[in-house]
Amino acid sequence: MRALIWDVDGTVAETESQGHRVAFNLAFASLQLPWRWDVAHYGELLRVAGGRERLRHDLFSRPEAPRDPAELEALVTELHLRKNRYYADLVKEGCVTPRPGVVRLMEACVDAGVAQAIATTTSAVNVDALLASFLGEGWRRHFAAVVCAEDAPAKKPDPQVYRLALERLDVEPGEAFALEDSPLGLAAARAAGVRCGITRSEYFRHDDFEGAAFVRDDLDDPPPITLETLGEPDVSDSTRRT
Ligand code: XBP
Ligand code: MG
Repeated sequence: MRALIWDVDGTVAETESQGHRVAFNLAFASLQLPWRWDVAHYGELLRVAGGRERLRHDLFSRPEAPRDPAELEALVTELHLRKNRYYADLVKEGCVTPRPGVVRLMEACVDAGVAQAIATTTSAVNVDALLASFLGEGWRRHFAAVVCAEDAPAKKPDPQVYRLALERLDVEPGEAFALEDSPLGLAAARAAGVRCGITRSEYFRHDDFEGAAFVRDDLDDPPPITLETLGEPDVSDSTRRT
């Protein structure tokens, strides 16, 4: 394995439950809007990848939301901007923490000279806020490629974000391994021909991850996921848990 490709939301940290959902609700409140997304509703909304797309999808079904398409789009833009600011604040306050084993595996890649990339449908500002919070301001030097929503507008399960990451890493799909937490992420990685391991996040505990190289609750689950196990062709047999 020459490159490890990381999803961000749900994989690197429980960003949806600790950050994005809370921040969306703060954004609604800041504009005196009556909407709040509870845990169950947000779980359903996560079937729509991308914060802007998720907002648009939800507001379509709200009778109080603007009917005029331009007005609706302006509201989505304003809410998304505010949500991202609240998200950055929550991260700075230490509300969003790395999942077990994430920093360990990132450091192992740096030590072993394995290239790393980010492949995410989230906005670049959110990635920067999160990774800087636990790897420091110079976090980018540890990643050969960082592909975010702005670079890959076709959101997961579309493989665009993975194809771009592979291109920037200059590796073949078979030389990379992806880490994801969701069915949409797994589908995107597999459609790009990249093997993918799943660390289920809170919202995807009961989903089906057919086609994953392994499925587990986190990277530190015994036996811990290491660079050696990711390089093994039979990683699924040695670590698979259901
Ligand atoms: C994550 C997402 C993101 C976040 C919010 O999907 O769908 O949209 O919920 O981020 P994945 P933005 O982990 O599969 O990349 O509001 O910046 O879109
Ligand atoms: Mg994810």
